Amino acid sequence: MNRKNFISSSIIASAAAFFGAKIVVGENPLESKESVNTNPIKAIQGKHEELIILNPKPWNAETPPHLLDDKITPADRLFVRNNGIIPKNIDVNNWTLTIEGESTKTKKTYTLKELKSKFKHYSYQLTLECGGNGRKEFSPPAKGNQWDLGAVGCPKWTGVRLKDVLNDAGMKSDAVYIGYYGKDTHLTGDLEKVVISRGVPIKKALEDEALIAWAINGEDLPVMNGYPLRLVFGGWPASTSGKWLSKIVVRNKIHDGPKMGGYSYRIPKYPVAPGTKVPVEDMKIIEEMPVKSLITYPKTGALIKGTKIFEVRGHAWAGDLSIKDVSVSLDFGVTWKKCKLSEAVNKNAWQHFNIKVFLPQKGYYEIWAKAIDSNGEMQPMVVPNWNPKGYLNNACHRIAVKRI
Ligand SMILES: Nc1nc2c(c(=O)[nH]1)N[C@H]1C(S)=C(S)[C@@H](COP(=O)(O)O)O[C@H]1N2
Ligand SMILES: [Mo]
Repeated sequence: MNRKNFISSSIIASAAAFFGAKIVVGENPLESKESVNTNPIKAIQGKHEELIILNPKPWNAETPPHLLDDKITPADRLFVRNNGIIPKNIDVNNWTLTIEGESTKTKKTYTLKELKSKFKHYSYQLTLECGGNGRKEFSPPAKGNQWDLGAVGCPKWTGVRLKDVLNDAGMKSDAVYIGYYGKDTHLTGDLEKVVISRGVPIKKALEDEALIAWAINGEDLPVMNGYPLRLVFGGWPASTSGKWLSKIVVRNKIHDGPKMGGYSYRIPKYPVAPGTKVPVEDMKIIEEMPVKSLITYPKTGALIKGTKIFEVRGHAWAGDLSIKDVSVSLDFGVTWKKCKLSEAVNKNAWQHFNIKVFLPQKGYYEIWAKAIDSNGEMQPMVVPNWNPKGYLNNACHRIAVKRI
């Protein structure tokens, strides 16, 4: 039996957890309820049955942290965040991608087949995190899906480089932004109404890792995650990674599609007190996601028995930067221990940390993890920067365990 199996089978009891996943400063997690899927629809086709469904229309589901333990997130465990209705009757043989917009030289349309045959294929592990991941903890609360911790994943994506396609189509020198359009439909049923059309500055669009992808971990994208074609911009709010991709526009100004303006995926330009009504002209677009980490083992609520040494592990990521340090604390942040940390397999991929820890005596412990990015920025211990829509909560992840 290898060490990993030994640890999971004999030290961490698979017995029922003693409480749920949620820990709030000042709250006794022993009294909080287990976070379970209370939705009557038990599972989404093609997705792990333990994904927590936050909304069936549109489909929104997150992954409990312990299901994100793999270094490469399996497709069935990747969260789902839809703003509209997934396209019906997807005809993959006739799927096309059109490049247009005022900063393209000529409008050009590629079939999926052409994209696959004409351009070189690349695979990258890219971290996809919803800008609203962690929204649940904001107070006063923000409207929208109450994401806890699991609107994040890092599978291996395969496709072609966006820059290869844009260069083939031909861009004008005044190009500053790209925007996407997908084939999903608006919740109102109005087929003319665009669900969401966001984008990124041309600099991000032209990076090697900016992909037009058709596969996750070597297989077709799941329908829920954009089959048959999507954009992937690792490290940026996942709302920029357009699904069911049918059109890319190259713009000579900041893209102005639905959900680029107003309060969507935007935060105040200056710090505001919780609950402030911020004038819309004082909002700015979110670009990179901040430094963050997630403990994926053990599962919160684990009962530790017998030998006192066990492994704590998880992942850490930081927008376009890398992680230089992850530490854990077993005593509410009084002392910290440095973890072993892997290098990223490529830019915009999460890194893995692990450490052997030991609980000195019987009782209740919290395990906190804290990452520091390559610029020296650290995760805050408490929910930072309240904002009207509840974006960018990168507070430390805290789990609780008991030594019995
Ligand atoms: N066409 C389209 N693309 C989309 C969305 C959408 O509703 N429609 N949602 C965006 C948002 S807000 C997020 S967080 C990611 C989620 O990607 P996933 O469902 O594959 O996890 O897709 C983005 N791309
Ligand atoms: Mo999102």
